Amino acid sequence: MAQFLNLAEVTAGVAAIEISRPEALNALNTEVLMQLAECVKKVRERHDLSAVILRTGGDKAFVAGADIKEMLHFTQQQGHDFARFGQSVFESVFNLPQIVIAQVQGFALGGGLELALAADFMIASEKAKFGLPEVGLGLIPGFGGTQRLVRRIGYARALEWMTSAERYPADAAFNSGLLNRIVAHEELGRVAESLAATIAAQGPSAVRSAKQCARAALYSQGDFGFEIEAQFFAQRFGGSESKEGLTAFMEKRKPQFRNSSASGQAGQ
Ligand code: DAK
Repeated sequence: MAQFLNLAEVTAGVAAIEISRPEALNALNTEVLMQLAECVKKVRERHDLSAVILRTGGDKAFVAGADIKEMLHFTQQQGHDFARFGQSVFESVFNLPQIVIAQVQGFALGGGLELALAADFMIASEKAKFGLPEVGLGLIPGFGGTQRLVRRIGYARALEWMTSAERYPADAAFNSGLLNRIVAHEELGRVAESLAATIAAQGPSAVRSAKQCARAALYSQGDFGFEIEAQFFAQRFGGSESKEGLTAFMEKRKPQFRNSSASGQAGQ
């Protein structure tokens, strides 16, 4: 069986989920999704990780979508199974406790854009291109993209993307609020790793808490998110991580979250 997924160690607190099927522009077939599910399971258990880069093989495409050749022969039952399984895999990426950074070097189309949307941030090459071409195939996005794109760039723009099947260059995607950064193509990997390392140098448990609070802003109603924030803030004072951070400030030194006993809290 071909190996499409790899979990690479990058630096302390940072790993990379690598999808490599460049001959098909990293298109997502059932096998890739199954291996991605396994890889994500391993990452979830990695309490030492604060940030995860999601990157793919080849220069042309991040991911060119769900595998059209595979879908061509689906029966209704297979379509249903693929949809339910795919949705659960994307949810598992979206629900990772670490900060997930999608590193987009080229086409991020259809299911490929949906995968990048399941990450927390996107950093893109100036050569990247984005779009949801599904309606041109008589389909709609089915890996959560209709919901996540609306939340990311707003209703009107997202619906235009979904219904026009147009491809958008990186600067248009940036101006829509989809991307955190556009960088020179050859700088992409370095910038993604550097941002991930910066995040990993912060209090590991604080980083995870911040992600959960930000998610509450997107998915909870009324004042609930403020309550969540207060609870997570209070929790900060129950362990050694904030002690190390605050003491380091007073002692005019850099905090040592990963080499001190404080790093043991990362999974909390
Ligand atoms: N699937 C399978 N193979 C693909 C592919 C894809 N999505 N995209 C490209 N490839 C393959 C090509 O067939 C070609 O293979 P060979 O012919 O060499 O064997 C190889 O990758 C190189 O592609 P091209 O020769 O086409 O390369 P170009 O540079 O000329 O063009 C392109 C690059 C990205 C513009 C073009 O390949 C393209 O338009 N690709 C298709 C993009 C697309 O339409 N993507 C959306 C797929 S639909 C759902 C969940 C999810 C979805 C739907 C429902 N449920 C849970 C209900 C999602 C659907 C989709 O993503």
